[in-house]
Amino acid sequence: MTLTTNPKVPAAGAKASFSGAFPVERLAELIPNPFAAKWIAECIELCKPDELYLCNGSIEERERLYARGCADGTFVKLDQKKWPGCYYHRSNSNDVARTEHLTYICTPGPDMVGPTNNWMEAKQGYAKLRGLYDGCMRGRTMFILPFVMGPIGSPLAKVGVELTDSLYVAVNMQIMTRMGDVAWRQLGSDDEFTRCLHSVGDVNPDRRYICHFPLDNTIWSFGSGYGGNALLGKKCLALRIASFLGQQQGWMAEHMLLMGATAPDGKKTYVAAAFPSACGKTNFAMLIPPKKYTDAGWKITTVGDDIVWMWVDKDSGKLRAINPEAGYFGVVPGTNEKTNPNAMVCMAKDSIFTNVALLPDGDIWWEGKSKEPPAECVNWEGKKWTPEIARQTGAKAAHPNSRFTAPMANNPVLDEMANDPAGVPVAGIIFGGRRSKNVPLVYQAFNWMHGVYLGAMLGSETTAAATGAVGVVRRDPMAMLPFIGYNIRDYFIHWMRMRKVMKDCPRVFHVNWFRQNDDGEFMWPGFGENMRVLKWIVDRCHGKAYAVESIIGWVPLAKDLDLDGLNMPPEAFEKLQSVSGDELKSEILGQEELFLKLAGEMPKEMIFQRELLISRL
Ligand code: SAT
Ligand code: MN
Repeated sequence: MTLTTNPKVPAAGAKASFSGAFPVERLAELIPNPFAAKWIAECIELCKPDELYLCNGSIEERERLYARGCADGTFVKLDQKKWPGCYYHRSNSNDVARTEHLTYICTPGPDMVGPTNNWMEAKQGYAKLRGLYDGCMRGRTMFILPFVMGPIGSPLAKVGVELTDSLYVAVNMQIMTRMGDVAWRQLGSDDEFTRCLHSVGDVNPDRRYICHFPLDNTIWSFGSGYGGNALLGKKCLALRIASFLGQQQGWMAEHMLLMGATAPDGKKTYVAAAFPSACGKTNFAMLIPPKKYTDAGWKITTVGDDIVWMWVDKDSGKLRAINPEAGYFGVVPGTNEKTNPNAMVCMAKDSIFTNVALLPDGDIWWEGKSKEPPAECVNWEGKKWTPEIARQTGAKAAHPNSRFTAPMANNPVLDEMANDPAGVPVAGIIFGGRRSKNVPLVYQAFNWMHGVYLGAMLGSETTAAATGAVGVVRRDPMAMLPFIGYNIRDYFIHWMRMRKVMKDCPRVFHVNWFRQNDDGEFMWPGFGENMRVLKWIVDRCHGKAYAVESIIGWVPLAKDLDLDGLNMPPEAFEKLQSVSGDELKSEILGQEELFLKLAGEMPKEMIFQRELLISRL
């Protein structure tokens, strides 16, 4: 199937694009788009940087910036024999994760943002942040980062320009996006780009605001240098702004991984999957099948590990998807040769490590990297750390949310279509959470609408990685709760309406790798063995595997899922799959919490789905 690539992208010109510092007088000459030049000039006047630095995303430029960053303390060059092209960064200790309570959607009225977002009146938002930005870049450099989210030439690819006073953000954005000339070429003389203004300010949580102005295609972020708060192409543009645009324009921006499963007969099936954090999304996206599957010819390839943009192809009426990102910003602790060997290869070169522990010889370490901790290191807070200190104080070597930033080109199982502007066809959508009770290993929704209900009710248990009580089920619809850039009611309706424009829609599934027995032991081995579940899902997408109808959906029996070589008797599997009346009642009561939270905003179709479930019960 062919899809016209974006006609707005002319071929590269002969002139190499500029990279480096330049005087403000050259702004109009160096910024090829007049709207961008005008907006940048306004931001310069507001932020008053000492220096301007235009980025083109080249390798030479990255090296120059790393050298600058090593000189000013932003980066430490790691042992280049062990970690070629890799650098280390330690953040401010109060700035280690996304700050949802300081994240706002700014619109004229509160109804547009609904009950799940923080709202700020747009004019007030601009006024408040203008006060903070005023002169905030004195003595600093403003980096100008033109970038594209999505494969170049894709009908959904979007241009953004980020202005930031953080060198760390500049190099991270080089890895995470397609940066430079390509953005100016795609933009042409249009006004259609996301205006992303960012300053770390004084990294003070009392003056930290992550503000989105969806009606103006604008993001203003102040006071944080952390990934999701500062790499504005990621959660801010590719999810919050994009979900808003998608709702207006009839496409979807989702917090999902995207993977290909190639069967022994060579047929490839793509599935997208949404999991709340701490459910092993990156591991699943890079899954290594058990030996018997690889021997038989199965292969798993990654298109993306965090975000997908999906649209309905006009010719086929089917859903297609791209990964808008060009890199991975993954959690480091717990990653090792066993849990995710492909991620280890991804981060082995040309990567940035943030908030792991630094060894005296330029090596790094994190909890879960190896059984044997180093005798001594400097931890993510810049303090001396030894196993003994850890025993006495509980101090971690690496922050639980420490991260690697790696180019996706490093991925040994990168899907061959990952850079294809036409995207990949989506045959299945998987929702999953971490649930110790009540929820079986896998089941399939009866239809799209039921699938939307399963996604809307998605819940996951809190882990020790987050603050607050452990083991509490948090509802996180479609794993999008902090990322829906508008009213969740309209978001659910948008999901339901997508059905009307698809001739053939993806099958929808729910998985749970984390169910426990009465002794608190995991009932499913997880990791590579999840391939067995994925095979059933792939076969179901093609109408091949068997399932029986149950109250909750279509479920496989022990004979329908490959348990061969697992040491799991059929009775154990049936137990893993069974949901008693009491368990289901407790689950339905748990869902009630979300209905109450969204009281008045739950579309009636969701209420009907709930009623249907209760009546089946
Ligand atoms: O919010 S980040 O994008 O920094 C990390 C994540 O939650 O995926
Ligand atoms: Mn994410």
